[in-house]
Amino acid sequence: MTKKVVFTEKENYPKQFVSHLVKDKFIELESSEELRLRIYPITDHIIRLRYSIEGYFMSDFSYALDENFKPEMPEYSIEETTDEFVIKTNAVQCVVSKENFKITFKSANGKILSEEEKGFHWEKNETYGGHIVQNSKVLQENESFYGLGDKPTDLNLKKKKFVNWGTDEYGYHKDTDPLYKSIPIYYALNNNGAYGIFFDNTFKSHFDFGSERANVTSFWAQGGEMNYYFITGPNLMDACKRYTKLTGVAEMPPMWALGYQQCKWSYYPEDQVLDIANKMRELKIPCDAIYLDIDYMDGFRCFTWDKEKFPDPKGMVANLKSIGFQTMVIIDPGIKKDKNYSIFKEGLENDYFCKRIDGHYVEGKVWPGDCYFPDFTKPEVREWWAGLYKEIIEEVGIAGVWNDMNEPALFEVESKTFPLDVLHDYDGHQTGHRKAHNIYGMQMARATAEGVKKFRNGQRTLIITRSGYSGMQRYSSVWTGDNIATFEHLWIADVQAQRLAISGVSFCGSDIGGFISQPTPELMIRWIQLGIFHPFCRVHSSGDHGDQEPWSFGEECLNIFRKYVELRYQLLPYIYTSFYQYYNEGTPMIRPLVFIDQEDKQTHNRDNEFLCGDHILICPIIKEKATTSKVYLPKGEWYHYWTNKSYSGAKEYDIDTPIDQMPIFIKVGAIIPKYPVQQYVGEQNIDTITLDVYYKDGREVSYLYEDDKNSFSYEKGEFIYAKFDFRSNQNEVSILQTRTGNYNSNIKNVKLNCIGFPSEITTIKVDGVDVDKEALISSTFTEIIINGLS
Ligand code: MIG
Repeated sequence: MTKKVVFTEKENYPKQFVSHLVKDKFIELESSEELRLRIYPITDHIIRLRYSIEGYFMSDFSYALDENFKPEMPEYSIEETTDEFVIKTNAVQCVVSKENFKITFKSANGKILSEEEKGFHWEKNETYGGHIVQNSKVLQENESFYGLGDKPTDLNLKKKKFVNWGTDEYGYHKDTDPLYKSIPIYYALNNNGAYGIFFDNTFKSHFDFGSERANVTSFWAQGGEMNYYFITGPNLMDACKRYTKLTGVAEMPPMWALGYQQCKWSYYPEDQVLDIANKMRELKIPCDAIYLDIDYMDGFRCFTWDKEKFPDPKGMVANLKSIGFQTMVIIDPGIKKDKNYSIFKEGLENDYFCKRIDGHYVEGKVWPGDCYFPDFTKPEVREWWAGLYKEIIEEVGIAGVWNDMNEPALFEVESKTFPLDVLHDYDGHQTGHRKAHNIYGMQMARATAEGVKKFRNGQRTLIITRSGYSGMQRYSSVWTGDNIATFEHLWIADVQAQRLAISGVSFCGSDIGGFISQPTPELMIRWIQLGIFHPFCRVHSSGDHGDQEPWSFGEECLNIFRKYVELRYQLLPYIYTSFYQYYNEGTPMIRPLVFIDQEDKQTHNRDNEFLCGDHILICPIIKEKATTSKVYLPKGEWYHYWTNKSYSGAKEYDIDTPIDQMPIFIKVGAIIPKYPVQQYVGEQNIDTITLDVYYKDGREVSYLYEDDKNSFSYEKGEFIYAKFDFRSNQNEVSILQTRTGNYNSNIKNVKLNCIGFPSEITTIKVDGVDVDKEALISSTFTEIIINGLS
């Protein structure tokens, strides 16, 4: 007779406080039943909480945290009253009730940001041991919620619930959950401010924002510790930057990785790849990279070539390079079970493949047939995997790598992934798949990034991953997986990119045009109009439903497509600058309206428009046959990019949206740097950059970042970060420039393009000298005065 395992129905709660202890990094509170709570003041704005139910803590190891993040060990005070224990930094108070350990977080001035409902509680896990660790908080008045990575749903997560468990979801839809990525950070905004909660627990985790119970927000995980970071704002944007700094940012990408990219499953043989590339040049569609999907391999064996389709990979890559194309290849985690395949043999001999609890290998079907899977959570395995890239990078000249199927995805099993009894090294903290599942893909991308970088001879690379966990952004860019060619998915792409960006992963994009099924010309146009404002900009399709190259949809589509890709190339210095701001300050490259102006309630539920970088507002057209669209402009003044007409914000407008116009608005006072159109990054030796100067009655600051676009010398200070300070005083406009860094830029001149000025430009003075209106101005100017009085 088998007995059914029943989870205990009883929830357990902390008991009465008994004592406390102050250690180097934390304050530990003990309850009457062995429970311990460690409170770590990490910075003034970040407090970490960890609970141990039975008196001992698990080893303190996290894949999410950036090793470059140094806790500030801020000054803090401890106050004990009869009922409470209060830990105060300069920015936040953590109040613990002595009766039941319930926590209230308050701002420095004592306003409640978050208070607990049941607080920390747990259930025993009879099947696996350990506990289901849970936390529930009171849903505050007027509270809205944001974050959680790639969830394909409304930007505000209120009244919804979610699961984090990386899943291969071919053809997902609105509200499909979970998808490929697991990013357990959410932000809340209420009457008293904004904060973030980063629940750093890699087990299957759950979040509920008033769905099961209207007044309760809760999060829980199937194992591990209740371990989370409370991150105060007071703005959403600040909380987001702090989370991003905690879990890390991407390195600067090579500038070509911000160019347009063309992909399909699959381009082959070699001649077709070259034809596509040549046609881009012939039709003058700027493009920097072309992709090889799984069919380039010999029977889907990673790191091999199908000799018939690709007889001379090195020659092909060189040919592509000669016309300005970088070649990218896909690499999956499944290693074909084939005794004659050297990589399989090496993996076997060195014990690199994942095993199940009884010692058998985990075997799963993917493209190559039966496969074994490297345990990327083991340092030695990552090093081996990194080394495998030597030939394709160093010899063949591949520029970057695309990691797919790394949830890990398996065919033909209901769970779509490994059985839960698979063991993982977890960097020396041996564990099972329940804990390692969500970080498997990220560790694969990490090994890939380390390998590719090693063989690039000092040049930067581009890595893309489908799956990942918080912190993945340190190793890789991401795309949003197998979407569909529908207008609904265009909206999904829009919200996913915004959500990923605020979840630390700015370098993201969707399969432009849709992976599954074929877009109409109209959809293709609307999608590229949005796609050029996503940091990762690639057309990809499954290839089952017809072609998806820019010329596959007729002349009108081609021309509009070209126009937008050209705009992307003109804006590269702007986009590159916003990448630098992400790299340097953790600022998301694309920003939902509520992250720009949370005081304006209109922004709390808007998810269509977003800001790209500091100054460009994008309003994607996500409805079919829309000849006009409702656009909400946040407060301030804005210029319509296509007409230069000005609009006042904090207001909704009906904007005309003929097929060749997606509404784009530029913030007044902005100085937008533009390149001339190139067919690929580096095609021209650009010595002059245009500055579009948008008049404002007042002051505004803009930036321009430059470096050599390809090496790591920027890490040693070889860059220029220019700040342009725009001020106007009636007719007179001044632009002051201050430059930091030391890079000997190729850009010697700037050319001004003045927009929206109240009167004709009559005089321009550069560093005290009158110049002609059309004159090129030295890029190192310190002061430009336009229409000065004297
Ligand atoms: O089972 O490599 O999401 O972008 O083209 C499908 C083939 C495997 C899924 C990826 C998609 C890619 C495809 N891959």
